[in-house]
Amino acid sequence: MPAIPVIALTGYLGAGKTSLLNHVLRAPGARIGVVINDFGDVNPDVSGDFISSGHNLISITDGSSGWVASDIVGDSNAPIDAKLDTIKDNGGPTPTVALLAGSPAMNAADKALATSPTDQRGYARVYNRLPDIGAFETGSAYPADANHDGSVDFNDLVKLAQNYNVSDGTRTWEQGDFTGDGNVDFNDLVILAQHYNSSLPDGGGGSPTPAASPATAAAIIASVAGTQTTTTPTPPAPPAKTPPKSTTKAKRPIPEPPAPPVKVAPKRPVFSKARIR
Ligand SMILES: [Ca+2]
Ligand SMILES: [Ca+2]
Ligand SMILES: [Ca+2]
Repeated sequence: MPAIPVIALTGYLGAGKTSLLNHVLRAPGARIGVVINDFGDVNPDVSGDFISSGHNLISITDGSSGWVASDIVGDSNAPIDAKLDTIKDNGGPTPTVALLAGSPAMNAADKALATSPTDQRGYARVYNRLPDIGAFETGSAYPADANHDGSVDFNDLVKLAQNYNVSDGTRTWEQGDFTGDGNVDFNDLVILAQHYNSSLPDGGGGSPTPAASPATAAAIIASVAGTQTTTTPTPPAPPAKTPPKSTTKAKRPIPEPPAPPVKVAPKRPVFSKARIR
């Protein structure tokens, strides 16, 4: 009996097996037999009807329905590659899966639904204006850590003070916009004050430090914004004449702000009463 040539056509769902097979079967004069032995889930990612709130990423939606415009969806012919790294230590208390360069999950989540201030690692939930889909916020840092060095201290306060009350919608995290709205204002200052003199427990390998006490936070806010409320923040106060007594890094005054007009003079001298540790 003569040998019969056999070609095994294999691959994961969505690899293009069906397209190739259809092409072969339609070839003029084709005289071949096909033995099919598929196994595995028919609809591997989702199945059934869904009520979607949007901002989901699903590689293959075969066998499902209900997706909306903000969902990122593919099918078996054109699956979505989420571009995920392997699970590993990316900082924070637990292993996480980072997004690789070009991942469609970046900045694709709904900011209104990002109710947690941090991602799974303890880094800020919103970085680069919008949150990412998943438990890992790409490029993010410990809340109010403007210079990404793992702790919040005088250097971060200086970054914020230099941009305080600049509401042009283009400010970055590194310039003190910790809320992701493009502006540096009282809301960003509050975040910094709440985290002043603290760091992520395993962020830099050192001992964890406590966050600022309420008195310290209040002193920082008063130093930069006076005693105004969130509705009427004042520009930054002029540079302090003397640095805080207990802060080893506070050896230079806060630089002059970008010069918004001073409507109300701060009632308290800059840093003269701040007890920054
Ligand atoms: Ca983001
Ligand atoms: Ca820092
Ligand atoms: Ca902001």
